[in-house]
Amino acid sequence: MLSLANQIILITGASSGIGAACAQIFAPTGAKLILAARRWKRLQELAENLNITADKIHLLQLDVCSCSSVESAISNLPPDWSNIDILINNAGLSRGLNKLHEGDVQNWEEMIDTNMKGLLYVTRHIVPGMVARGRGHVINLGSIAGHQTYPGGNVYCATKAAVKAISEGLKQDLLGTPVRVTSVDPGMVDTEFSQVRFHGDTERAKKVYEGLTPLTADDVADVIFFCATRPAHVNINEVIVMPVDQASATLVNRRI
Ligand code: NDP
Ligand code: 8X3
Repeated sequence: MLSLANQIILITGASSGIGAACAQIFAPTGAKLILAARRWKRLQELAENLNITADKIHLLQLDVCSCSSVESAISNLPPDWSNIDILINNAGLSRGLNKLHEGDVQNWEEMIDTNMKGLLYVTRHIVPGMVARGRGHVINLGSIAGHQTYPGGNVYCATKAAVKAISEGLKQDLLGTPVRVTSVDPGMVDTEFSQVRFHGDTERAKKVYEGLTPLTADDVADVIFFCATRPAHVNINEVIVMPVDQASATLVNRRI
């Protein structure tokens, strides 16, 4: 297993769900964690609960949708934090579950700007350093939604299909370098994801997971940890991870 001691890991969307669970699973390894998200207070609360020393954690208030903010945040990292070894492109969201012809354009833009363009901006600013240093690993959060489209999923599914293509393309473009690329593609995970999708409608969000046992954020972080700790010559290209109660994007087993 690859040692992560003193490796610099940047996690986007670390303020919640899968990103926060990644911070928790990587913290005891001795890695240096850069935790990025828009909600500063949430990042601070997470940092306080990680039980690691201040020299192992750096918080970054960052909106990945802003190319100039991404560029400035990455180029202004303190020198002993700038050589990022592992990038976990996790920041992402869904907005709405409407038919395409009844969809809200602002929702579409938010998903495209975050899940596609945000991931691209962060990747563009970090991977050149990985290539120059001859080491690195990019782990993207895709989704079962990138493999199978479901009713009302239209634009969210398109953004995750784009993540799949971007991961494949990046792997091809990095051939001949030691930099690794992985896409971790979960099915249903019980996080704030559905609350965000339904703009804070908690009751509707709860119904998504009613009568079934979804994945937890820790389950997904565990898979990400596995991918990150394989020997340096091993590249896990893609992992689809589903709850036992889910067979496809639309086929779930509800005990109700
Ligand atoms: P959460 O809503 O719990 O977490 C999403 C994270 O993304 C938050 O930390 C949020 O932080 C961050 N984020 C959103 N927009 C931005 C932005 N513009 N800039 C920076 N950070 C941002 O959801 P999950 O943990 O479930 O989602 C994590 C990833 O996993 C997403 O890419 C999602 O698409 C993917 N996924 C989720 C599944 C699920 O069922 N939950 C299944 C498959 C994939 P903040 O608001 O503070 O900026
Ligand atoms: C999240 C999984 O199926 O709810 O990417 O869209 S799904």
